[in-house]
Amino acid sequence: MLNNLKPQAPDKILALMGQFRADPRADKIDLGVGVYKDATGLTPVMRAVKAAEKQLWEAETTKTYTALAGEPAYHAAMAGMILGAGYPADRVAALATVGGTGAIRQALELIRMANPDATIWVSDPTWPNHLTILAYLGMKTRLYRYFDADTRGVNFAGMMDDLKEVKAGDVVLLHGCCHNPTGANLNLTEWAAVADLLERSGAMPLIDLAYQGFGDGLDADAAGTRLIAARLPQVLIAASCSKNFGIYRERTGILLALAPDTATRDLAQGTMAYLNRQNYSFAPDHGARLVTMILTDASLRKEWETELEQVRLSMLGLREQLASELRALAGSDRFGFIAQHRGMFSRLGASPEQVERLRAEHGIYMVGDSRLNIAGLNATTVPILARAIIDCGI
Ligand code: PLP
Ligand code: TYF
Repeated sequence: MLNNLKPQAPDKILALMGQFRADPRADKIDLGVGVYKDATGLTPVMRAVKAAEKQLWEAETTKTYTALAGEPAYHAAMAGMILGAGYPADRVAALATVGGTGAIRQALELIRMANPDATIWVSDPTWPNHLTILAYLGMKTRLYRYFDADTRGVNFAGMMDDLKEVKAGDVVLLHGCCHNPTGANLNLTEWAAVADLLERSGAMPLIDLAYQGFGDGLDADAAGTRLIAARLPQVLIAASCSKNFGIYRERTGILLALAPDTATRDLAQGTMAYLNRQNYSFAPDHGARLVTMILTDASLRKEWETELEQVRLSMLGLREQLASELRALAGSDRFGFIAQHRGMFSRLGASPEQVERLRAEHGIYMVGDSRLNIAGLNATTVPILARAIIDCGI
C-alpha cells in the first residue's frame, strides 16, 4: 500500500527554513519564510494576545465543543474588521477555519460543489499553495498576468487583457492586499475596474486576505475587498489571523461568503458547516477566541491596533532605508519599487543564479524567485543586503 505512494515535491519556502538553520555562518540573514520578525529577529507574541490569554485562562470554565462553523461572536468580529461596521449581516455566511489556508481550501471545495466546471483564475505569480491546492482538488486553473518584470509594479493592462476571457461561473482569485510574492498591489481605481469586469462577466471573486494591517493600515488594506463586496452580489473572502495577530501556530482563519440574499446565505452557511464536518469537524478555537476578545474589548483592541501599527511602520521604515541605501549605491532610482511595495514581501527581479550567489557568498536567504521578507531585516542588516545586491549584479 504505502509503497505505491509517489514522492511529493517539498514546499520550497519551508525547505529554505531548514537550509537556513543548517547554515553555520553567524552573520547569515533569513529573508525567506513570511513570518514577521522584530529588530532582534524574534517573532513576538503580541501584547494584546498575551493579555487575552491571561484573561481567558482565568475565565474559561470549559473546553467542550463549540459550533461546527465556529462561534457567532468570532464571525461578527471578523466580518466587521474585514467588511467594516454596517456590513450586510443578513447576506454574510461565515466559517471558522484552520488558518487562512483552511479558508482557501474550504472556499475552493465550496466552489467545486457549486460548479465543478469553474475555472479558477490566479495571478502569475501567486502564493505557491494556491496552485498546489487547486491541482490537488483537480480544479481547472488559469493564470492571469500580474507582475511587470520591468517596473516591478502591476501589469494592469496585461491582467485586464487576460481576464477578458473569464466566463460566468468562473472564479477570480485576488490578493486583498500585500500581494505574495511580489509586494505589488492594485490601487482603488484598478480595483473598481476589476469590479466592472467581474460584474460584466458574471464571475465570482475569491479574495485571499492574509495581511490586513501590514500594508497601509487595517481599513486601507481592506478597501479593495470592501469595494468588491459593495459592488458584487457574491464574494468569497478567505482571511488569516496568522500575521496580523501573530498567532501563526494557533491556526486561525475565517471564510466569509457574501450571498445575494438571505436564503442563499443560509444555503451557503449550511454547506460551509458541512465542509468543516467532512474535513476536520470543529476548527481550532483558542486563536479564534483570543481574536474575538481582542476585537470586542476596547482596551485590548487599542493595544493590538497600536502594536500592529508599530509592526507595519517598522516594515515601511525598512523599505525606505533599503530603497535609499540602494539609490546611493546604484546611483539611480531603479530600486525605488521597494519603497512602493507593501506588506512583508518584495520581488527583487533577480535571476535564480543571483539569488544563489546571495546565499552562497553572502549568507543571505531569499526565495528562489527573488522574493525577500522585509521583516527579516533590521537597521544593521539593510546596508549589508544593499551592498550584496549590488555585488551580485542585481
Ligand atoms: N494566503 C497567503 C497569500 C499567505 O501568504 C498565507 C500565509 O501564510 C496564507 C494565505 C495563509 O496563512 P495561514 O494558513 O498560516 O493562516
Ligand atoms: O509565503 C510565506 O512565506 C508565508 C508562510 O506552505 C508560508 O505565507 C509559506 C509556505 C507554506 C505555509 C506558509
